[in-house]
Parts: sequence; C-alpha cells; structure tokens
Amino acid sequence: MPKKLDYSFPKNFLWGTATSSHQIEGGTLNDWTIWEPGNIADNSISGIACDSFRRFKEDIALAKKLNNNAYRFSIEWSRLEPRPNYFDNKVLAVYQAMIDECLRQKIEPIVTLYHFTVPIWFAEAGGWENPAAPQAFNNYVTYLAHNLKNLKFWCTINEPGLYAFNAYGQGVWPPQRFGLSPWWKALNNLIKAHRLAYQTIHLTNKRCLVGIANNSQAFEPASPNFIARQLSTWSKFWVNDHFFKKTANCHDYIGLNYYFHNSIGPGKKPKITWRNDMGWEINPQGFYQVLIDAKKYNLPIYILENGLADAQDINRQKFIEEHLIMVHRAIQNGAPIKGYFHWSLLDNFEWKWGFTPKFGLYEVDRQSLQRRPRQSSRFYAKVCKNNGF
Ligand code: GCO
Repeated sequence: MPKKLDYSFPKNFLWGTATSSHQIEGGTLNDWTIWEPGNIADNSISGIACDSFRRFKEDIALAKKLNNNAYRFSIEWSRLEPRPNYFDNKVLAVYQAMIDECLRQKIEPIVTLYHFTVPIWFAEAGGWENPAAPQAFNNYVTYLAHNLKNLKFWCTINEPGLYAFNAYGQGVWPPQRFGLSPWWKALNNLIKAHRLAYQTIHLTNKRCLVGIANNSQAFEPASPNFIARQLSTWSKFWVNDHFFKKTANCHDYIGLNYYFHNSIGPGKKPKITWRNDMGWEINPQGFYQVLIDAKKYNLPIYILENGLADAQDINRQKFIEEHLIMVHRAIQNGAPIKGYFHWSLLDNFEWKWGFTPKFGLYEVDRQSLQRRPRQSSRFYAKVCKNNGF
C-alpha cells in the first residue's frame, strides 16, 4: 500500500491519456493532408506521424505501462469511408482490434468519431458549410454504431466550437474560409451532426455513453469595469456553454478539454508567470473555475484532455500535480468528475505547428519513431496506480 495520499480520488476514477488519428496514425489522406504542404511552418507535415495505425498495440502497451485504465483515441473517417457510402471493412477491423486490445488490457476505450479531419470528398462537397453535412456524418456514425458493438464510450466531435472558429471564423485551418456566414453555417451543422449522432448511437447501442469534448476555457474580467465583466460573461457563454445549450439532452456526460485561461476586456492584465513551450499561459486556478461551473449540467464530467507542450519535461510533473489538485478540489466541492485524460500519450503532429510542440508523456524520435518515457511519465504512472498522490 502507498503511504497515505494527500489527494485521493473516487473509486473507479478513469485515468487515461488521449490521442487523435491524424496526429498519430500516419498515412492519412484527408483535408489536412491536402492542405499541409505550404501551410505548416517548418514543413514537418503529418506524413508518417507516429505510425500508430500499425503500431497501435505497442502504443496501447505504453498506456498500460502508465497504469491507465482508459485510453482515448479517434477513428479516421477518411480511412473508413474513402468514397461516399463505401466503407472499408479492413479499416473497420483495425479499429475493432484497437478497441479489443484496450479491453483485453483492461483499459476502457473512449473513441472520438471526428477529431478535426474529414474525408476529401466531404471537404470538396463544401465541408461543414454544406447543409447535407450532418446527414453525411450520420451515415458514417450509423455504420459505426452497427458495427462497434462492444464500444461503450463514444465522443462524437472533438472541440466543435474551436474547430469552427479556427477553420471558418479565423480561417487559419483548412478549409480557411474566413467569415461570419461560413462560420455560423459550420457551427450549426456541427450542432445538428451531434444531435443526430447521439440518437443514432443510442438506437443501436443501449448501454453506451455519448458526448463531445468541448474546448472549455477560463475567463476573467481584466478589471471590475462593466465592459470587461460583460465581455467575459459573453465569451464564457460562447466558448463553454453555447454548444451544450444547443444540444441539450444529447449528452450522457460533459466532456471537456482544458488548456486556456483568458483575462478579458479593458483593464490591466495580470502578468503571466507560467507558460508552456508554445507561449500558452498555464493556469490551474482557471481549471477549477471551469470544473465547478460544469456542475450546473448535472451530468458526470470527464476531462478528456489537459496537457502542455514541454520538450524539456521541466514543467510537466508540476503541471499535472497542480491541475489534479484543482480536479480534487472540484470533486470535494461537488463536481461529479469521473475521469482525467492527459494530452498526450506520445509526441505527435500538433496541427499547424507541425511536430515542434512536444505534448507527450512519451518522447517520439522523429527519425526512428522510437518511443521513450519522459521522466514525468513515471509520476503520472504512480498517480494512476495509486488513484491519487
Ligand atoms: C485540441 C485538440 C488536440 C491538440 C491539443 C493540444 O485541443 O486542439 O483536441 O488535437 O493537439 O489540444 O493543442
């Protein structure tokens, strides 16, 4: 038995790590594959990534070494449905094998159906702006719901709001459609897509849990100024609550990813003292706010991502400790948090930043693709083993 823990977590708490298909699998052919050349700053396009589509057993074994009892990964829609309405059985068999391998290792698989990448045919037909998009997505979901019979935990869409903002609002991710109208259309179609998917999965699969992973952020007014307070409340609504509100009754759990804290509006911004390698502020206090606020939904809460880019592994252990203290505190204060997934299991393709940011508990050598545990992974493995620290 470990010595008495300072922070012990509820029984059956899920301790996991998270990844996504395009970021780790390698050899994917989707809207990002087409877009990357010429758009990725250091030209480290996704390419072979971590070759995880072939090495998934090795990677699930890494999760096992971390004493994870859960693992979140995603299915690459473009692989499974390379042409409209044509589903590749061989690809299905690989994803089924990933699920089975997790179950065999006593790891609960949590599977995301759409994590930022779409098939080329879908993108060419207008992507998420196309009014037919939710139905096209539902077709893919129907196929999965009929086939993945032993999957309990489904996450339909990763960060719909953030994706719509980056791809359409700001226009910095494919399809780079900048404007209010494309943004609004895409966002509303994602809302419809989740609602349909929720129903579809429940029709065939009675005991499943279905939700999304929302990019939930902390917002604070920069000053007590009226405008700052209004702007902060307004931003919080649009980023954290809008999607959940529009898809009310279509969530069996509240899935959220936490990375960002924002000081909003006019006023003197507090000096940021802790940042990750990408310059993003690290703010565990903000995590607490987000978690306590999610109590209002009266649903179990799963933290489906939280992590940092830290190539030297100087801050990762402290980051995990400080964030888990907030999770613990939120649980003590009534937030029904049931699981924590660290982003990420291994270094991977960080979207428009290429392979430079290192989010992994395991380091991946870009030449040999060999995985090596970072020091902080030993700490996380202990936390998972002891259900606390
Ligand atoms: C996101 C995604 C992940 C990222 C991670 C680190 O939040 O953008 O879910 O794909 O890699 O968040 O930025």
